Amino acid sequence: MTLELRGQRLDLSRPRLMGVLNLTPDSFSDGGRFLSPEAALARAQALKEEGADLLDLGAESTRPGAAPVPLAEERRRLLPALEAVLPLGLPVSVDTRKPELAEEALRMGAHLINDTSGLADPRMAEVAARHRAPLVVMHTPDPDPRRMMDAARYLDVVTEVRAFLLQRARRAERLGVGQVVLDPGLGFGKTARQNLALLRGLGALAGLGYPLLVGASRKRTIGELTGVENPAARVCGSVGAHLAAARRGARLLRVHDVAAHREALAVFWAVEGDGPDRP
Ligand code: HH2
Repeated sequence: MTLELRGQRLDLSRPRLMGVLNLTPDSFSDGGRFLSPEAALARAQALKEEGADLLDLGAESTRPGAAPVPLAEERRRLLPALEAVLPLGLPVSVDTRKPELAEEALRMGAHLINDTSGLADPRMAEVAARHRAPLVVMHTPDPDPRRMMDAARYLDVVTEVRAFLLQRARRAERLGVGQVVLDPGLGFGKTARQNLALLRGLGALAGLGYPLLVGASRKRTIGELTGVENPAARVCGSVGAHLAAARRGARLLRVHDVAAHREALAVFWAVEGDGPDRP
């Protein structure tokens, strides 16, 4: 399986690392650290050196309870940083729920749109289609982070998330998107128990045939399982979750701690992988 990133190709025959770059003052684990374009570039360079295969730039926190950021503010945070990091040559994903901003980012040369609203606005698919960019369709039971935890009610979370993703992926394709990436949206309107059920059941999502992205990095469920309260210190727990995801077919892992994941994946893949590059 290959991800076609507007001229760049990413081979997904093995798991790849998407390095998180948050341009927000209030992200739950690293808010306020990379606000200036200079700080963003330095962080992007570090993520590249650690072995990131692509970057994910986000300028609006989606942690449970977060208030929406107006378009002008999100644009002010995102676009200068995007301009600064594009020359590094790594594919850049833009994490936004606003089609207007996705349009501008793609015009500047971004490679992928990461829409955590679950394609709440079909214009997002039209924008991705127009620019021949792949689109991440992520599950959330409510696109508003202030309400999403109230919607954490499922009879069978794996079946419901699978049906949602398939329906939204088909909608994106009908609107012209060439390649859709699916994501179960860990933590988006899901309790720890539901997140774990989804991780266990990832095979059912991988079986849909779309590339599968998983983001468990530093999330609350990792803290609950490990007892590590400081999100930035949840590295080992995050690695554990992502190896379990990779084993079930996830091929893009959205992570803050790239170096740790790179090392863990090297060993994991030497044992579990079946490609020609196996040692
Ligand atoms: N999780 C977060 C943000 N964007 N995108 C995808 N596709 N999948 C995810 O699981 C996902 C995501 C939340 O993490 P983070 O960016 O660290 O925090 P915040 O939303 O507070 O900025």
